[in-house]
Amino acid sequence: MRLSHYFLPVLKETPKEAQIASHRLMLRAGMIQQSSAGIYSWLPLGKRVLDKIAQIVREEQDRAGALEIMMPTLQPAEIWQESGRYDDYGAEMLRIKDRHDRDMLYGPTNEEQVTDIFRTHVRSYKALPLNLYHIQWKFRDEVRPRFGIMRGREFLMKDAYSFDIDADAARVAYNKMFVSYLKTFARMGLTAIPMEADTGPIGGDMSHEFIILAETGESGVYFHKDWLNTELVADIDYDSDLQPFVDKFTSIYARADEKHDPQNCPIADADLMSMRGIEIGHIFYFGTKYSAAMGATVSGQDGKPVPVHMGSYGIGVSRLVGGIIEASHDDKGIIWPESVAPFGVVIVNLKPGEDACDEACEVLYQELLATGLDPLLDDRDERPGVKLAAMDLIGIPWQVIVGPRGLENGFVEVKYRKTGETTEISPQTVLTMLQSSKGQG
Ligand code: 5CA
Repeated sequence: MRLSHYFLPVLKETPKEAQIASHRLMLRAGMIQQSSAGIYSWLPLGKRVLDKIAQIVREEQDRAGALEIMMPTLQPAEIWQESGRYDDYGAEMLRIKDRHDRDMLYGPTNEEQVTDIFRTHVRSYKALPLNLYHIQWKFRDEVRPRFGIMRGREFLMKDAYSFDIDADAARVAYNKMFVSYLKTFARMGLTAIPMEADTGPIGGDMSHEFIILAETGESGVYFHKDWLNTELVADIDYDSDLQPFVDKFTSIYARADEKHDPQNCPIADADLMSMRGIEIGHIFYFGTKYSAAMGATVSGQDGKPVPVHMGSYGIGVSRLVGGIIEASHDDKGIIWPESVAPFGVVIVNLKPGEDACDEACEVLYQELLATGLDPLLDDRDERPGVKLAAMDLIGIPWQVIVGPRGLENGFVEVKYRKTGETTEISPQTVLTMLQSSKGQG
């Protein structure tokens, strides 16, 4: 991508409405623009990151055996009346009437919709287990939308729904999602701690929130200090028994504040950490709550109808954009982990219009394009200081800085955004250097 043909409306001033780093940086880096309270447009740079995050989520859901579908944003009120949640959900639900005066709503979540799909098509236990997910916009008319996309009213969620014949089988489905969440977040450079949590309006008796640590987080969290050096990634065989793996993680104390009782905390004060965190995912097992209310039954092995056991599994896809920034930025701007960076590398032409610079940049650009490193070429006619500051702000992992003086001496400068470390190398060796350090960040 050539920056001269791109739309990157970076802001010089720090927007005063933004209270936390991620909100400030997303506005300054031209990633989002507020449309109304808690509702945002995603501009090209933001959209790229959102898509990268969604893609990692998708790959890990697929790997864990979930099947992607797409349910609508607007749902009929009837199915929510069947489950009993239409009235319970209260003012958070955006209710709409269509031209025929039918009651509709903008979905805050999709348990009812997916249960309706299931009961229409599935009749036998033989079709189980089944896990269906989608990545779709949700609307919750939050009392206090804040922190930009972090607590929005419209937000992008991955929500998966599992269907099983009994509680034991549902536990297997729950474990798959539990483990896949650890992997998903680790791929984004995040350490997410699963914590026992309340189930709120989703209901159920088993639930974990996945929380990343950040001073600006809305949740208070308590956990054993061992969490700080627990390695989360592993190769997972989803067909194997995942219970030992889940037990290993759930055996280390971690609770969201509503579940932490200081009087009865099983670990010593010296081992207890109390911090703030951001909830980026939440998984629930709620048994037959929706299937019984909505008649989602299958015939079991003995031919008798049984309501299916269900769980639901959410990831805040748009919230993750902010969460990753909270976890990875400095006073100059964002520092994207490579896996979600909007571009892999930016080539900064310090003197556009000068033949040697233009030519060297063009050769590098074509070379990096061809190898799939997803380069951005800053070919704008701007002062070097302005360009370099903007590139630090938008946080692309690598910068290749091309200027006339360097070229005269046969080199360009390669800067690693995370450490600020720079190396002077010949333009011909840039590709090899970037390829050999891929995965470093
Ligand atoms: N149906 C279940 C699981 S699919 C559900 O809705 N769970 S949830 O309410 O916990 O939401 C799932 C995730 O969406 C949360 O963990 C959080 O990361 C994200 N989320 C929830 N509310 C918002 C919001 N207002 N703005 C941005 N992200 C949100």
